[in-house]
Amino acid sequence: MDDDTPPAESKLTRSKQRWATERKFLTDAPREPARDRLPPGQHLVRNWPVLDLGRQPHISTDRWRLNVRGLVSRPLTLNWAEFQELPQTTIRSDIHCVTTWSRYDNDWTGVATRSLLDLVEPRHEATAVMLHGYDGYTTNVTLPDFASSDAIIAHSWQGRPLTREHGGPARLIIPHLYFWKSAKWINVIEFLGADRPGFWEMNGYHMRGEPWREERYS
Ligand SMILES: Nc1nc2c(c(=O)[nH]1)N[C@H]1C(S)=C(S)[C@@H](COP(=O)(O)O)O[C@H]1N2
Ligand SMILES: [Mo]
Repeated sequence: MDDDTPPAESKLTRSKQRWATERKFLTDAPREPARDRLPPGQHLVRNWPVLDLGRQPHISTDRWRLNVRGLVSRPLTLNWAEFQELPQTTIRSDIHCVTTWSRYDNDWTGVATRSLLDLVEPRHEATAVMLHGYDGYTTNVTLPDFASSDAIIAHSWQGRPLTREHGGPARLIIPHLYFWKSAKWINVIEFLGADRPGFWEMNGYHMRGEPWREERYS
């Protein structure tokens, strides 16, 4: 439209002008979170449910070890003090559990998986990672998913030490995958030449588990 005639006065434009003066449709309700923050099929919770196989191992920080092995140039075992000496970072992320609950704004403090990768130097053949918990749980991720910039081996949540029920002393957090990939009571990180199923992946759950694609089941 490149002429200068003003838009025709119509019933609709008059209504819309009135709505503006009345501020129609505005509410005092708090702003909704962005619609696309919640993946399909999920609902928001404010508590933090506990889910595991029913065995919650007691691992003191004295006994805790993180063993990193498999297809890496420099395998290593860290004790608690050595783990604390690695660069520490805090990352805020959302939890999406395959049982349909999601929890926003969790502040995780610990060691970024990328810092660990710098130390151990995965070999060229490494394409996948198996995570082993002290409870015998296993779960698999691809190396790119493990190396995601917001993935962290966390020892604290909201500034306080992780409780045992949530995987303390330390657990993995991979925010962009369903929460079953975030191994609690992390003990062994094993680099593999091919992706292999862990516990839930052998029991009908998806090899990758990406919430936005609803990769729930295999
Ligand atoms: N070691 C270990 N890690 C685990 C599990 C487990 O049974 N053992 N359960 C997984 C599942 S199915 C979920 S949903 C989350 C639950 O973590 P939360 O109890 O802190 O909410 O941990 C995951 N990590
Ligand atoms: Mo889960």
